[in-house]
Amino acid sequence: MNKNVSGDKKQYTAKQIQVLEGLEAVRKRPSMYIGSTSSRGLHHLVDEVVDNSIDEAMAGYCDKIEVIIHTDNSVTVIDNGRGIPVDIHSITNLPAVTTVFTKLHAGGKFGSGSYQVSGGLHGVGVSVVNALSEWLEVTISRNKKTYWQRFERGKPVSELKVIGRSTKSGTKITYYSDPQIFEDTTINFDIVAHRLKELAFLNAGVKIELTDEREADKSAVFKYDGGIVEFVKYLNKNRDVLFSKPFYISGKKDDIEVEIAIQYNTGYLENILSFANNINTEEGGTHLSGFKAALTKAINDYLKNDSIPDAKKFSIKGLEQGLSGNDVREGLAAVISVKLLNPQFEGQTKTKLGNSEVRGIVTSVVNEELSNFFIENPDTIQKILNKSISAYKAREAARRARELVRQKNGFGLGSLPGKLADCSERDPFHRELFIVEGDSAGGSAKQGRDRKFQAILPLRGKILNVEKARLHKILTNNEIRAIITASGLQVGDDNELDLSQLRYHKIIIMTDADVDGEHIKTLLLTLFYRYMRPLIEKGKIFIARPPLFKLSYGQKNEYFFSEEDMQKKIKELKGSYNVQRYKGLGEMNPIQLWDTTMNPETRVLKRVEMEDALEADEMFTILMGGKVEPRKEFIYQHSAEVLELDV
Ligand code: 0RA
Repeated sequence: MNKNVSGDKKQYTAKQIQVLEGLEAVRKRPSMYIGSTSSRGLHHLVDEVVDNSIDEAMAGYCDKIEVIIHTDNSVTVIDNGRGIPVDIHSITNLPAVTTVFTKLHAGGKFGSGSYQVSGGLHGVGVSVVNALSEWLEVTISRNKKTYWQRFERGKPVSELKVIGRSTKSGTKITYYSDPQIFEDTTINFDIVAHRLKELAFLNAGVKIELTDEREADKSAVFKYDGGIVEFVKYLNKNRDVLFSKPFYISGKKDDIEVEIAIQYNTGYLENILSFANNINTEEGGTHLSGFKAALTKAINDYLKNDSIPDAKKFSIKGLEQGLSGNDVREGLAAVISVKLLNPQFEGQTKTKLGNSEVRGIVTSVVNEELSNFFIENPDTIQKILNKSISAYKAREAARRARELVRQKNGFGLGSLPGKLADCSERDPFHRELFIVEGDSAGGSAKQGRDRKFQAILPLRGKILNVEKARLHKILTNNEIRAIITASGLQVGDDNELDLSQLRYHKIIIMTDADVDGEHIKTLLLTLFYRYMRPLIEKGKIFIARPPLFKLSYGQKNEYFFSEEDMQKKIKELKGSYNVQRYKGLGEMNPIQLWDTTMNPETRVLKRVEMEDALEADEMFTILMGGKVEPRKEFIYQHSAEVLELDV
């Protein structure tokens, strides 16, 4: 029954050849289409294929998506949507599906009226995936038939064939990323799972399954009937909340759909995730600013008109001018999701929503619904008000404290900490700051360093518990003040961090390779992540890697970072040798510390990525946060690693 849908033995026309040349451009310059050919670009391909099925779900035709990672790292995505159309496309004279896979940007030309994604790395079309795949096969169930076609490096190697009958509809795409293009074609389960989970939260009711055939019994199922309400609960899962049921707002105006879920926790941080057409708008944009403006206004309106009697209201100095955005967002977890027809993505990473019309629509939807919610839930708004007002007071106190310090000594926070051993180099781009655990290691580092460009700041004892304290308390903690003042940055006011004041463009954390060292590292990364995030985003934070062993033989000393590597060397040795295991930095003399850990020629530094900091932050929340259950759970699961950790 193998019948060619597009007719028998067709010659390629000039138009079709042009189409194929389009994909050659993708293969020549893949980064232009998917950002990079590293792991990130590799996983963009998965996203792109899944996004097409999600589009079908958003249009209301699909409620189940299966993703399978095969043993050879090929990936299958199956959906139960309408199936990609197979009729002959009038311009290319090819079946629609063949066109979708071989023509750049053909993806969005069909199915008008659905939410199409434009710009950025998303929505580049499955043709880009096809172009960058060693092979790709598509199977479509539609019109009571099953169709199949195969491509290699973007080119059809079969025509679209009818391979059977079907009573269902849907699309199945299997592809293998081209090793000629990608540095490594290994798919990471966690990266895929994270994105699928996010998509399941954002598209209530859609069931998304993930199976990893490389490992037995490795799979996950994501389905959230509560959508972003469940998303917000998930964000607050390790925290105590002010009210148990998140507040959900939705509205639609001028074809723009707005959905928001909010729930406060008793902590001091804000955690707002924003999405446009399922894309995480990490840089924010008009939907986010519209929401923030509306929230601040709604709470201030309530404070002025409905809340406390006048006498009490204005007994707090300065409050008659209203609460600031930062005050009303303390402890807020929220998810904002908008869906619109022609999203404009701007910003450095193309993750900032630019459509100006969205701001007003979000503001009006939120204003109206929040005011009603407040009237109907006086207890809840009272809790939010109390929290916002105490945030206001704390911020005021911090501001007064800062001013006082500034007036007193004329240097303010600018005077450098006494125990900082600074360097002489003037250009901040060539200066390094070592934050060193303990005074004794600090002493060795001071002696061992190159004092031209390396500064040393020893830290004494455990740093304050950042999770449990408000900003002003954190800023008055000696160890943290020392780090902040040494860095030259203004932390803790409402302005964006001004990196032009940064005094060192490498900040290196140097701790012992033991549990306490890990603990301090987690604390520092959390501090940077929460209060000096641009330092991590711009790659200014590093971890030093001191060796664990010293192997001495003959006249030589050699250092090792793992037992395994050292054992290998020992096997090669003929004569006698001696092993020293370093338990801490303090056991190294200044020269050894320089040779192994500080000398730019020989040292190993690990640059801290956002993922590392995020992980540290999560670990920190669990270990230090107020909630007991998640901590028990975590310690139980990681008992081997945290056995000695005194929290
Ligand atoms: C355009 C039109 C129609 C379906 C699709 C695209 C579609 C594309 C993908 C990609 C993966 N899964 C998909 N499912 C559907 C339907 C047109 C119609 O039936 O009227």
